[in-house]
Amino acid sequence: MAVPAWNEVNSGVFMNLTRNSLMTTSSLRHDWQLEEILALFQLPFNDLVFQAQTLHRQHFNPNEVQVSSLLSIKTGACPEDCGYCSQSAKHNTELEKERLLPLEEVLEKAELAKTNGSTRFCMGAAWRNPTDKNLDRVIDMIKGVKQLGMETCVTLGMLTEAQTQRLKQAGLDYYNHNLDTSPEFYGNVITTRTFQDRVDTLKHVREQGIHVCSGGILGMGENTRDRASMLQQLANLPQHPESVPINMLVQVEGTPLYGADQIDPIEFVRSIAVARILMPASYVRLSAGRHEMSDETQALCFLAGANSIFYGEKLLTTDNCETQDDQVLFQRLGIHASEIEEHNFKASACSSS
Ligand code: SAM
Ligand code: DTB
Ligand code: SF4
Repeated sequence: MAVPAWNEVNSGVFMNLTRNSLMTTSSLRHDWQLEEILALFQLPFNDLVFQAQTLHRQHFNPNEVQVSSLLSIKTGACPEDCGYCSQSAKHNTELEKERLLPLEEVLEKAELAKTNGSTRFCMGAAWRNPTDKNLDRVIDMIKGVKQLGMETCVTLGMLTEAQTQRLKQAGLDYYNHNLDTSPEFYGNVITTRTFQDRVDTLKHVREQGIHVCSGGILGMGENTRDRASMLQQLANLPQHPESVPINMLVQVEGTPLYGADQIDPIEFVRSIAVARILMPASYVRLSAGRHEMSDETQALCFLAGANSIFYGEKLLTTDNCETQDDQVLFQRLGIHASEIEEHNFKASACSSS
């Protein structure tokens, strides 16, 4: 059976009756070969974007974008040496470090994000891994944000199996843990952990039944082969991540990657399109770097299949687009923010191959 288009799927009765058949017949692949992915990157731009948009329409409303907000709940002094990050204690950035924020402050920020239209609240901490004591406090935050009626996401570094289980019990919806780059390029960017460490945490998250949010960063000096290889790693996980953030490096003075060659915006759009083709039922998030992009580049990213963004004037430590500018862009493009129920349904469709 052919995969139905989003507007067929969206009509209530059809959705209820066919949810299972949609799940079992969707042709999600987990055996992508690097050469196949490179061939996608080499397609004429129009052919690539057309293919991506065609697949996008089979799984999603093309004019709907899921909106999340971010908050850094613990900023700076991180023991890891990620070459892109303002928060590493190993780099000389201007960043002021902070202790773990109090619960009340986190809930205030979440409420504001909800008022501004976000459906998911993502809390990030500059840790290699959380201590069990810190996890107690994060769990209170997760419970509080859920009570506001928002979806929850946290990104806290590496997790043990037992810690992941505690997050699941707290009701966590998503765990963000990026592979960041290809296994081949990894050592050029981070030396304090391995690519396999990341994969191991993702395995714990998946095994506990928490939705996986995992992607990477482009524009760190990697080449097309590295981009293809990173996307191959994500697509060939036993289940596709429900959410795939594609960040464009935000260059922070004092980090080793400050001054890296910037990625050509067209190559960035191509990467979004390839992510959409490889993981057609996943949310592809146009993440960090939007502030540095033109409206036209962002529009091309949405055309290539991006359907999720971070909204709000700050990412973790760097600037994001002004809320009002995003509202104007959505209006110009005829895009609307999705409601919580609908993207919940889509997220479960992608983990069902
Ligand atoms: N410490 C945790 C970790 O590394 O998983 C959570 C926070 S960390 C800041 C979350 C993600 O943000 C990183 O994995 C990376 O992909 C992204 N990121 C960090 N700094 C960035 C930058 N300057 N530009 C783009 N993405 C960045
Ligand atoms: C992700 O992939 N991007 C977000 C979120 N996951 C946690 C973080 C972007 C951070 C950009 C740099 C900063 O603001 O410090
Ligand atoms: Fe620490 Fe995460 Fe930044 Fe790496 S990306 S230095 S682990 S906060």
